[in-house]
Amino acid sequence: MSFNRVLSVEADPYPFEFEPAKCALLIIDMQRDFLEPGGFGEMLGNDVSQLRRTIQPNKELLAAWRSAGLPVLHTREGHRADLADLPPSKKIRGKGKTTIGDAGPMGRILIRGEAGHDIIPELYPIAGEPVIDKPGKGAFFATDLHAILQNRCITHLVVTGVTTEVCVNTTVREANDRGYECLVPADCVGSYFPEFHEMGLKMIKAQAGIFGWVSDSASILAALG
Ligand code: TIU
Repeated sequence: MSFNRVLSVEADPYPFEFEPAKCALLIIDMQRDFLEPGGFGEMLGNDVSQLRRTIQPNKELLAAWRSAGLPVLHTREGHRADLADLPPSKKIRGKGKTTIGDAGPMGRILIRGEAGHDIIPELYPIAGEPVIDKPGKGAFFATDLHAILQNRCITHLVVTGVTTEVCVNTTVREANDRGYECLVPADCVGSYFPEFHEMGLKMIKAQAGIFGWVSDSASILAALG
């Protein structure tokens, strides 16, 4: 593949065009505690199958991205072991019995270094793929993501992961305000709530692409060739 050739992906509201070398795959928070049966997400009563359907399409997209030699980045939502970066509001919101930093089914909940905080084995990062540890929902807040992308001359992002209306949407909005063009493949993002997933995608592509584009992994794979 010529890295400077412009590729075109069938997408809503119109085709998404990008130069491969300037387009990163940004995989949001595919962490064990959000996706695995027995993790924190399921402990809260969520249906993890809604998120697990994204694993296979993400695997295929990640494999294609890697074999084309294109940039990949991963994020993880979580906090310092001493909780110094955890806003008190985030700690107490919901009045749950078990909250961030407490002992959970796979170690301390959303604490860096704990088993549940790590990325699922199916999509585990390899050498050369930056992992962005983020304390918030958006991947740009209090992280070095923007600097890393700028240093690599990246202008376009394919954003996948979980959850559609929370960390994916927040990240796409943050990226849009920083001048990035974002494409979201619908089958590679998921929510515990199908109606929020659907609306989260509609919000991105509404008003002629107010925040970006929506497509699917098959269309992106077809464009990569
Ligand atoms: N990664 C992410 O979306 N974090 C969340 O807390 N999502 C929920 O939907 N709760």
